[in-house]
Order: sequence, then C-alpha cells, then structure tokens
Amino acid sequence: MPDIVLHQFRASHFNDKVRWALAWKGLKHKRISYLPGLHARPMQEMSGQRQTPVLVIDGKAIAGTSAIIAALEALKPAPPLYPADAALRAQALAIEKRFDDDIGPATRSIVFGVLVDELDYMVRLFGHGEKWLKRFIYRRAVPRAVPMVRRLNGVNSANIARSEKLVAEALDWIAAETKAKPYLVGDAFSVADLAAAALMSPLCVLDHPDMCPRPPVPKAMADLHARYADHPGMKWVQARYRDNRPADPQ
Ligand SMILES: N[C@@H](CCC(=O)N[C@@H](CS)C(=O)NCC(=O)O)C(=O)O
Repeated sequence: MPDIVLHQFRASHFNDKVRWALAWKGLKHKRISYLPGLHARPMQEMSGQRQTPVLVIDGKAIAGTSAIIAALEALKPAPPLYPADAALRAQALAIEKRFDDDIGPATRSIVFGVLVDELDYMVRLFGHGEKWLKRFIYRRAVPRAVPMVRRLNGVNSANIARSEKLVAEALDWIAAETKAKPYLVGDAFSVADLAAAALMSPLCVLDHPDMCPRPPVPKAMADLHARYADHPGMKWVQARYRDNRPADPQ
C-alpha cells in the first residue's frame, strides 16, 4: 500500500471532497490538521502554493482537489470515480470544474459571512481535536485576523449576494437533474456527485463525523441551514452523504 498523508483543514468542504474520495477508494491514510493561518507556510513549502488540501503520496505532494482525485483514480482505478464512457467522463469533469471554480467558493463566502461574527463557533469548527491550550491561544488571536478572513473568503455584501444567486441556481439545477435518478451523470455515482455534494455541504446539517456541527450552534448558523433545509437539491446532498460515502478505512 502507498504511504498517503492528507494535510488538511478539519471543517472544510474542499478538504472533505478529498476525504470522501479517499474513503470511496478505501485508501488508508494519515491526516495532519492545521488551523487556518498556520497552514500557509507548510503548504507553500510542501506544494508551492498555500491552500489545503495537499495530499502526499509516497513523498510526492499534490495540491488542488481535482488533481488529487485524478491521482487517486490512477493509483486505484476501482471503484471508479470517473465514468468509463469518454463522453460521460467529460460531462462529469465539467461538473466537477463548475463546482470547484464557482459553487465551492460561493458556498464558502456565504458560510464565512456568518462565521466572521461567530468566532467561538469558527474556532470550534476548525479547532476541535486540538489541545485546549492551542485552541485558547488561537481564539485570542483570531479577532485580529478577521479582515484577512473576510478578504480571502469574499465576505462583502456584493459577493455574498452573487454567491447566494449562484448557490440557488446550483440547487435548482441539482434538483432538476436528479428528479428521476440519483446521480448527475449516467447511472452511477461519480466525481460529479462527489464534488457537488461535498462543495454544497457546509450549507446543510450532516451527521458525518468530518462535517457535523460542533455545538452549541449559533442561531445565525442554524438560520442559514434552515434557509436551505427544505430544498430538494439540499436533500440530495444529504442523501449522497448518507448513501454514497463509505466509512473511512481503518
Ligand atoms: N481549488 C482548490 C481550492 C482549495 C481551497 O479553497 N482551500 C481552502 C480551504 S476550503 C484554503 O486552503 N484556504 C486558505 C487559503 O486560501 O490560504 C482545490 O480544489 O483544492
């Protein structure tokens, strides 16, 4: 078995996209978690860019979730995430790209629009599992980082309005595409479903241990989840987590 290490943020939908792909492939791996802000230098040194996730396979670092999934598909083709048929594969990869480029960042802007005013919750989401003292020091430092958090995550009224529109369109699109069948492309779960579900996931309540709420949940976050809860597109996201996300390999 290859040696696989995932360098990750805990509460992050792009990171969950890779955790899901690793679970789907049944690939055992080690996880190293970072608190946002403390991640940039190690990611840069490892992969030449600052974002998480970075996956290291037998010493080779790969950044970018689509490149990581391509590498996992090459490493362990079965069970597949790419459809075998070339036309369906192109369709699935185009959907993955749309969610990577537009919807994932939009989801993040909406959620951080709440989190910048709920710093205790933000630290619980990203810091659960850390030692108490590290969380305490981080919580004291976070207020100074809020302007940067706003900038990096597009938290401004114009971008949040644009993001809400993109997310509403994506949810309607998912609902229409999956009215008569569970999957976005063909008749099997693929990278399209994985990307769409993972990158919408922060807008709904999940019971998966990697993406569940960290109580107490502030009212503003509960209200955000409630806003989308009844949408058939969001129910589809929850169904994919329930039906197509295998347990992590032990
Ligand atoms: N397109 C990238 C997006 C990754 C991404 O946005 N990562 C975020 C976490 S969700 C991050 O590391 N943000 C911190 C930063 O930009 O420094 C991918 O597919 O991996």
